[in-house]
Amino acid sequence: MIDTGYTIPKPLIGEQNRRVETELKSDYESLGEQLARRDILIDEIVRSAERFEVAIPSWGVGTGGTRFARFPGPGEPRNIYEKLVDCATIHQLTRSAPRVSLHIPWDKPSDMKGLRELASSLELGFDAMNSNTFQDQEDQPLSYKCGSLSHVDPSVRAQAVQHNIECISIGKTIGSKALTVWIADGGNFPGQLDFRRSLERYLSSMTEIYTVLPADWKILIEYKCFEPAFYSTVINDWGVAYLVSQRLGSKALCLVDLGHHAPNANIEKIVAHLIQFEKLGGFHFNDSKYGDDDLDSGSINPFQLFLVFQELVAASRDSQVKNFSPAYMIDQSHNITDPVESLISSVEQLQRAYVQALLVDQTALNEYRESNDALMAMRVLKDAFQTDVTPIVRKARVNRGGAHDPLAVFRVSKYREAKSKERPSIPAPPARSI
Ligand code: PSV
Ligand code: MN
Repeated sequence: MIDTGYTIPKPLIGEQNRRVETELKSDYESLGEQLARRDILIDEIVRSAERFEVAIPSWGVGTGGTRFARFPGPGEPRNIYEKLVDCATIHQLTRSAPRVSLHIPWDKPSDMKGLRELASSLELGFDAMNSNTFQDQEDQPLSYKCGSLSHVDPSVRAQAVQHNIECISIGKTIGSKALTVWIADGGNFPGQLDFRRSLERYLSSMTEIYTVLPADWKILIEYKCFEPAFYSTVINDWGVAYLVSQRLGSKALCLVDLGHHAPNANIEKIVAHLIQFEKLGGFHFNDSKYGDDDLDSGSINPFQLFLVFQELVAASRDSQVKNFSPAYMIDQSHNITDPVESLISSVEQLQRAYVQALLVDQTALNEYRESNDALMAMRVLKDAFQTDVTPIVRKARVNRGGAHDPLAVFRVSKYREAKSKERPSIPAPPARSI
């Protein structure tokens, strides 16, 4: 069995929780009274919050970087096995992150059996597989410099198709049920690409992948408005992703990465329409301010996150909504924080937005909508958003055996210090000129 190294002792969590038990009880009771006045049963909200789950991206537990530099932190995971141990730590403290989303070939395991055994000993499962045709790998015969699934050269397309098929076959052995496809294909110059033909080539490549997709799998089409292509991107927005998913069939759905829109785009409306047309497959949660797509969830615009969850909760309560079971994943790059800490905090932000959305009085909201009372409709949303749901999120976590304050316990545990001894740091690459 692969050695996990240091793991946080379970009694430490109980011990830390006991120190704040009285505080939590009193905060919880006081919030319970407030909510009861709004006809909301706090215990029911806690039960829903306990069921909230989000997948951790394997790539998120290592320090990210920008195109200018990467500043690796101490004790970073050096391989997929160590990444799993970090993911398990996030789950142990939050009890809401039981699955890991793998990126191939970054996480291609040399020991598949070992990976499966390690995952099950850590109580982890696997979420969507992510293919990677946006970089060239060592010993790869053909380059993706000018595209992959939409490349003008059929042999490059065939190589990219094969890679996606390999991701499916790895996924099958570890119990994954979805493949997320994001491609960097696009152009930097007007005139460079024939928009219609590029998309047709992409569609025929995706059809080949779709044909071998197992019956109980989904293929998630992730769009992004720009980057690395700066003039045009083949799968640039939800409209194109929607058309592709329509053409492929019912197992093809759209994936909304919150950071993949132009600033100020109304993402919650996109979410609503994808739900409406039964094509919302999942999320990559993160936050962004300008053109970035990698900031911590809820760090910049928690109201937007709440509004997205409000659409999700409203849909889950609407009997007319069909084929609705989006996969929740985080996709962030942690450049200056401890990645485990950022992910712990992001799981909490997501859970918080979800719980706030559960507090929305849907009946009142509908009535105000029907009477065109715009201000009161917004007030219904604000009443929910402005409720401090901390006691609910904490109670749900403690009920599931997690930490009252996961970040505090992570620091007290000195996990990172232990890992920095176990995992001697990978030397930073030399600085390069830009
Ligand atoms: C692209 O920006 C993306 O959002 C895709 O999901 C990739 O798989 C991931 O980031 C890589 O970090
Ligand atoms: Mn993404």
